[in-house]
Amino acid sequence: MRRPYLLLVAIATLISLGALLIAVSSLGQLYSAVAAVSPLLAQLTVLLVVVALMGALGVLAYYGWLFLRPRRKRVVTLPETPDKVAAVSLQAAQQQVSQIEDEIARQALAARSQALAQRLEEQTFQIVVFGLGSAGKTALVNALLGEMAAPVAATLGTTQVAQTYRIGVPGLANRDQEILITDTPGLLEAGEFGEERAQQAKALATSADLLLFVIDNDLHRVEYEPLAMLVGMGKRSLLVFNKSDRYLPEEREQILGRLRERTRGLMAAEDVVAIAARPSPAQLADGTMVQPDPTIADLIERMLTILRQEGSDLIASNLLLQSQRLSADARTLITVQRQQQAEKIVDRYQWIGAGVLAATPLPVVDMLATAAVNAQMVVELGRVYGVEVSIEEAKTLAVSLAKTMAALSLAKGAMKLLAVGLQVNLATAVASKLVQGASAAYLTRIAGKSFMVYFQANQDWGDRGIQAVVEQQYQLNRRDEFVKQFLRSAIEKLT
Ligand SMILES: Nc1nc2c(ncn2[C@@H]2O[C@H](COP(=O)(O)OP(=O)(O)OP(=O)(O)O)[C@@H](O)[C@H]2O)c(=O)[nH]1
Ligand SMILES: [Mg+2]
Repeated sequence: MRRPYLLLVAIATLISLGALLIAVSSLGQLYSAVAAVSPLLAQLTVLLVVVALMGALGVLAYYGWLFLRPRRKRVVTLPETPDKVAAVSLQAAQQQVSQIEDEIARQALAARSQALAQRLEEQTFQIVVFGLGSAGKTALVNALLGEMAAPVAATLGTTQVAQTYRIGVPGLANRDQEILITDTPGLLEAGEFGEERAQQAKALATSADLLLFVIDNDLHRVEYEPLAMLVGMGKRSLLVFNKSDRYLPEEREQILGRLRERTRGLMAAEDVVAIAARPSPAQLADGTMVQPDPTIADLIERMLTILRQEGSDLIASNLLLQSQRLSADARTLITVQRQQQAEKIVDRYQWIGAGVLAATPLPVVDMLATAAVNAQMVVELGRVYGVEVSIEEAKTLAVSLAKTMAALSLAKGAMKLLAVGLQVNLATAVASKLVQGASAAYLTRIAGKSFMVYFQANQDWGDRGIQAVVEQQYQLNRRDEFVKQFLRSAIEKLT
């Protein structure tokens, strides 16, 4: 029990003991008074009073317990099953997508979120076949379709765009499971991950519930890296050693052993499987050529085991990953959008600042800094970043920024900078209304940019404080071309 409670209990005990003593003595008096009339009545009266007292005490004790009992910690209810977690995360992503103002960007992300919602709803399992060019991805997809569904004509050769096939696998997880198998364009040996086509393949690989990573020999470095990357980000993968018909049985086992060795720590040994998706044609004794059947039974068995054991979890965790990515993409767009809106506000206020200054009689250089930071601008910037800043808070923020700018002698620095830009000397510059106005505008800009950094970092000036932020913005805005351009607008607006 905590200390304040202990004290409370001690005081309560003392008071109750006192009250009990008083009650007993007055009860005694009451008894003798009534007993003078009738002893039976006296006994009854005392009994009644005692019962009433006990009842009152009981009620008191009950409320005391309600008040003093140890509070149970409030349990935050997390959605329990993986697909509920995915659903919640998808909802959050959708919420973010709806905040994007750019029509085209929003629609693109909305389409992605719709596709995810549909997968969540339908629970279709997506398998993506991935690997270097000519590893036999298309041959494998055809073989799988041939074995698992209706036969499909094998069209081999370079796959240009990804192709997705839909098949139903009967009797999985107490119902028919729909599976999507996607054939991807191959990664180029030389191009590694950089190519546009490879990017498309990589995006598809990322969206897979299960990845079939097809190779036709030992694992090359250009294959190992993407495989390690995809497995590293949690992608459930099988390493499929295709064209194993080109090797003698013992060679095949050797290669398989090497592959398992190479991928130890990355994936389980049974997730490395040898197949022949489209074995080389064989010549019969009479000279005719026949196309042997694919050898992919081991792979199908492994795939079905994974589907059965991990299928729904894989779908859920993949959807979770996808919606987190969607969120991240939406956030990036929102950041850009906010930046543009904030930029407009700063642009507007910098000339307001200059105008206000032009209306006041000759300011001292230090006053410039104070005049430049407009609290209303802070309020508006805050709003862009979803923060409601009161005008009072904004004033406090503005004052501390103005002080920092004064401490850094930014007003003087700005005037010098602009004087150089205008090719006049500092004395002329200080006296010139144009330079004063331009300096005010310039400092407003630095202030606004600093506040953008502050709001972007969730109202935090960062480890190195407000001064470092202001200094950095000053450095960023003093490039020659920028100053020239700025002066041009200043002359246009202020004269
Ligand atoms: N010997 C043998 N050859 C195979 C096997 N599987 C595929 N091939 C051959 O490998 C070549 C390439 O096969 P594809 O299926 O087109 O390869 P891919 O990975 O889809 O190639 P891209 O679409 O260009 O990336 C073809 O000539 C196939 O006949 C196999 O199991 N054994
Ligand atoms: Mg292909």
